[in-house]
Amino acid sequence: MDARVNENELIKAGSRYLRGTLKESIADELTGALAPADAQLCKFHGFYEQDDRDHRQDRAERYLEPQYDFMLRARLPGGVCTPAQWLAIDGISSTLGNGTIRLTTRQTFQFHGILKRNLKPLIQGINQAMIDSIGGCGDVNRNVLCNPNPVQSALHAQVHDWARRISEHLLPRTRAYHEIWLDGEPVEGAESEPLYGETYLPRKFKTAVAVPPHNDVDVYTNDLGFIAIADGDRLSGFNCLAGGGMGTTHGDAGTYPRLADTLGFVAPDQVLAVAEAVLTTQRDFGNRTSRRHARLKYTIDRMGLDAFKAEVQRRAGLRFAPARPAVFTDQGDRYGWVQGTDGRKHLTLYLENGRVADRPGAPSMTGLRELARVHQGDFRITPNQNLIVAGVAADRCARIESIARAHGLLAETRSPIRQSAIACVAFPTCPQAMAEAERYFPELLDQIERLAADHGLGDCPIVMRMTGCPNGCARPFVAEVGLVGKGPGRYNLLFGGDGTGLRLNRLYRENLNESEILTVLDGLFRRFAAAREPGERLGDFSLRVGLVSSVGRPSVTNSAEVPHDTH
Ligand code: SRM
Ligand code: SF4
Repeated sequence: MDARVNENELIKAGSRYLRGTLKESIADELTGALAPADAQLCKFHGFYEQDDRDHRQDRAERYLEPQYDFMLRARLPGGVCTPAQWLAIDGISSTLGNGTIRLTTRQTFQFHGILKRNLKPLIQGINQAMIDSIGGCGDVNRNVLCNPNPVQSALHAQVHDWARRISEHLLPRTRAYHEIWLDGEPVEGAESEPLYGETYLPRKFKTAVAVPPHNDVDVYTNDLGFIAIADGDRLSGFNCLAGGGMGTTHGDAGTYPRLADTLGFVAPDQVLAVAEAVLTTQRDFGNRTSRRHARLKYTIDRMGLDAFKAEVQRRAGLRFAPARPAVFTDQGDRYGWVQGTDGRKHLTLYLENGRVADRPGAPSMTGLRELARVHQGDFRITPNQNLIVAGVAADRCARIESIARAHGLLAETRSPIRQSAIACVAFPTCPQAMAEAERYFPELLDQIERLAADHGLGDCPIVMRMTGCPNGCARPFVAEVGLVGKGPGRYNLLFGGDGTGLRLNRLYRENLNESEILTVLDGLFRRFAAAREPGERLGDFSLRVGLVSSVGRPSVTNSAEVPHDTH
């Protein structure tokens, strides 16, 4: 192994396919934490070690160990689960988690506040419900996103099936998860990871499948993307994309958000070969020295797109056909009812920043429990932290809607700005948070909504996203207005997303506090209300009037054209 590789590479290499000393760490009752190497390995099993940041300082002053607990993220391709599974998730959260469920921007759920001794029963509990957490996190392919709204029923079913198959195909093969958590028999003889090898990938790897015209999965922000191309209700194939990613580091110009490049079109039966080829090219060419520069986006920029594409074609044993036309009209979720071509109805609910909890005026935990008791279709978590009650027969719609309304789960009472706003978790659980997000954004939105209403923009859809740091977990760099945490109470403000997730925004001002943010937005809304062209979006306006410098050539066009530079 190259002597310059980073610490995580050594941990993976010495882990015996992700076993490490996890069993011993879990059994150690002297600490609420894991051994440091296991705190890295556990991510591949779907969970993270955390500590309560609200109490970190106080405990340090009292010479106490940080208040360690764990966050577990499930693998749920395309975000689909049954009502019975939801009831199991709900019960597990109440008994072994912190009594809330967090829907994520990658169509799955997380439990927070799990004590070390509860990890094993919790993992066993979700597995009994036929859900696992393998590859929920770690340097492997993560949860595969897929447009969750089955309005184009037959097409959607085919596309969703491919998302599930990609997820299965790219799963790690180690038996460590079964051995450690499910008391599976230890492996006899040699074990191998045919796709990943013993050091897995240099970094996390994310895949999404989009069904135009809706870009709810923000497909261009993924390492690997597939855009479904349909002929009526029949799936013809996919435009393949590679090299998207959001994460940056403040002050490190060598890190940047990037939209994926288009590789070309393939038939459905070539999808798994392409997925595997992109993944293994990143495995073999990715940077294993610096984790900060290890994502596929940097690998492609280092290799050059042509060389990368040639390598993928060689490994997949195919040639990409020219990408087919695909037009996206929006990002984010469509709320309320839609009817599928098969006559079934689907209701998208509103969950503020994805937090399912019983709060005054919004008892979403109870509401979803009641829905799960009566619903006969399935639930679909969206890539924007919401949930769809899918496959409702016409004669059951009224009952479903009345439960949703009674528990504050309908979007109808919220402004368009709030409906499309998303915030990452940040404090108190996220170790990387520099500023608040989930706990603070709703409050800031109250004030932003007032400003918008004052300028007659109350009904104007504007995509606003907030994160507590520049890792970009709520994909703020493709929002029309992005707020990215810089320090306590301080945010960078970015403008210029196009409302369809096809253009990166740009930094407007750095390190603003609340009143500075509101002053800037007040001025922007005033100008926008006065000089807006018919149908113009705020993100387009902020570019047109030069608030942010030109983004140059759009990195992605709403057509089959091969995109260019993105940063
Ligand atoms: Fe994320 C790390 C939460 C989607 C980019 N992300 C984290 C950690 C695990 C913090 C950590 O390193 O220990 C956060 C846990 C907070 C907590 O307490 O729950 C965290 N990320 C989340 C979630 C829960 C945000 C949410 O509010 O929904 C999302 C879970 C997704 C899932 O179900 O798998 C989440 N993270 C994303 C996305 C959006 C996406 O994938 O569509 C991104 C940007 C896309 C990308 O990956 O480039 C994202 N998260 C990151 C990064 C930066 C990666 C990079 O390339 O620099 C980190 C830090 C890291 O990996 O070192 C990170
Ligand atoms: Fe944590 Fe930063 Fe991700 Fe927010 S964006 S959840 S603060 S890592």
